[in-house]
Amino acid sequence: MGSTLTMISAIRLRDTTRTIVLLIAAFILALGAQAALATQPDASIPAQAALGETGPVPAEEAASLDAGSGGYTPLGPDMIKGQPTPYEEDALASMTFQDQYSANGEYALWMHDAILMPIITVISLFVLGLLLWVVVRFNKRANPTPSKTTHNTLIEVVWTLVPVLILVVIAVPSITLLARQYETPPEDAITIKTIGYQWYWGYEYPDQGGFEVVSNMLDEADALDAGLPPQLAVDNRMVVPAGVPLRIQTTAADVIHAFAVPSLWFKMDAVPGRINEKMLTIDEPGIYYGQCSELCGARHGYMPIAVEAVPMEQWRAWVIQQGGSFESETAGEDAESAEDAAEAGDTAGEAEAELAEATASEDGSDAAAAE
Ligand SMILES: [Cu+2]
Repeated sequence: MGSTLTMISAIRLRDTTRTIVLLIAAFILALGAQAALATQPDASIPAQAALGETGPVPAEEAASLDAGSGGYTPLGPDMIKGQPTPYEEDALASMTFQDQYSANGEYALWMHDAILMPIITVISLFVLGLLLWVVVRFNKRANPTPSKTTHNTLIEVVWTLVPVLILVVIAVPSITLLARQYETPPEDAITIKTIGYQWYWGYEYPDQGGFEVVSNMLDEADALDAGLPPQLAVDNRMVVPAGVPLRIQTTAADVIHAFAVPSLWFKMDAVPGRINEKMLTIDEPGIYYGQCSELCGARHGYMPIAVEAVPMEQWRAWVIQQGGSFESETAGEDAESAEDAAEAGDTAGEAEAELAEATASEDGSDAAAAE
């Protein structure tokens, strides 16, 4: 009896040891996978590189700059980069993400394509395989006397631990992406305040004199005439510079709207009486379409968003054309230089005062000596 107990506890001990070894091995594997993830291509690098790639575009646009006429020409339909694909055109593309034109978008798409989809596929196939195996191998005919096994420590530990480790592996890029999306814009980011109205958008440029561009959907005939996609094309686009950080603020005048542009990986609620803010850097010049993504009333489906990213000089020309100015920027610089001057003045004044004091004390000592 005693020897049987010893045997059982010996078996348990062996199982426990094996389990612990397995746990450690699995953990090391998971850590290895995380290290590999951590060194995945930094999405901000392609963004930087993409900036350099805009070479051929500015050349063309430089010509229009030389041609005068304000130096800004709206981008044509050939520059549409972010828009949904019709099912008839490309069934696969119509079901997946749009191409991404921001660092966050590239990272998110990479996470979806390289991490989530493979893991989901493997798990689904594995579970399907197990189900089929059980159905075929352990049905009543194939397996008339079923096993009476109720517990298996090892397998229970494994099927608890493996999913945990899978989730840990997914958590690393997931939390990274989350953190990136909440990054605060730098101080010199260009602010654009997008305002949702029933049922159109307004784009305000507070740092360039505070002018507002009102953006309404083009009707189908006008859009098709211009070679633009109906239900997405607008009369006035939100024009922004490409390649520099933008501080996008959203708010609304009446009900809740949402400013969403899928190809820029950007979606933020526009809430009345409240300002939401998020950074956006668009990799390259182009037209990127989006839509209001919060049910906001009868014409919710007819308030598209058209973002037009252009090189910086073009954007500055556009701002001037819209009646905006860059005075606040220069005013800031003037104020700074004035402060500098004042500081310099203070130092000079202090020096003079010191000198006067010194002379005074010298005079005093002279006087004392004379006495
Ligand atoms: Cu809306």
